[in-house]
Amino acid sequence: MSNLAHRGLKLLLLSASLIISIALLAAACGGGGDDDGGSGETPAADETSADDADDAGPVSPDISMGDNFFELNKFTVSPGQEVTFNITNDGVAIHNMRVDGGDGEYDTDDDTVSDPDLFQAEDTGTLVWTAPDEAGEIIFRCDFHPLEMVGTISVE
Ligand SMILES: [Cu+2]
Repeated sequence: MSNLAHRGLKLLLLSASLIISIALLAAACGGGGDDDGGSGETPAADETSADDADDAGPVSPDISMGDNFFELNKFTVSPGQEVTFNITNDGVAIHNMRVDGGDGEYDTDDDTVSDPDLFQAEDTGTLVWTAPDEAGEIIFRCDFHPLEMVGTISVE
């Protein structure tokens, strides 16, 4: 009888410790869950601000001009992004860079032209341009070699 009681007590203790273990585990998980919930909001906020920074952050790609080509003639930018092209004439001929404003035509009021608008050999300069808010493709060229020196800026 006492043996049975002892066994019963042992079982009770085992059950009790098991329940405590489960309770502790649940508490730990609950804590973790709370942490996830808290940090779940924080990364979301971080991502948003990171995306904003990507969208709004100015970029300044280098453009090397040769005879007669743009060393790099494909760029991808974000809508509304401020872009400063750092331009170098690594050729011998004169060059420049003209970005179409989006009407698909050159020599119109919406164009942006490099400063200076004529690069002698080894000249450096810039072209400061803001991408349109709508996605699309913007074309650019050298005014002195309009058929050979062309490029595309993808706004996406
Ligand atoms: Cu040119």
